[in-house]
Amino acid sequence: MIGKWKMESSENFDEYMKALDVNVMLRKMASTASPTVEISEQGGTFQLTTSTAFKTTTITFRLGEQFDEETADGRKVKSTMTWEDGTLVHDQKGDTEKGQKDTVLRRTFDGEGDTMTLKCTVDDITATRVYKREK
Ligand code: DKA
Repeated sequence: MIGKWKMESSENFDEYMKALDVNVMLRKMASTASPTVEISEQGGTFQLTTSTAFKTTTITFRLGEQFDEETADGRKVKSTMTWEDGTLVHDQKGDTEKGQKDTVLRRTFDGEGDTMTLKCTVDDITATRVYKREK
């Protein structure tokens, strides 16, 4: 999973953002964005940066250890990353006092190592975004 990834396709992401109450302006911006994701690791500490023309977010984490995250749409969540059979599972717990929902982002890496499939789930809605490794 270490390396640089570029999004090539996205399905149902607007429905996913609507379910999270993301406002229409941000949803329009996000729908035109084709993010680059860069993942690095040093001594068991990972960094995952998602860059678009309007917004760049970076999270730093160790597998299995909860950390605070501010998402691209401004939610402050408690996140935990785990590795499960070739999938990086990114569990985001929303602030229930603010009525925020929990979400899960699953990044699966194929055997050849050139495709990362991101599945973003909230309630019964799943968005699928396919990334290709940058050469
Ligand atoms: C992903 O990693 C999901 C997050 C994409 C954020 C898009 C940028 C939103 C700009 C407001 O593909």
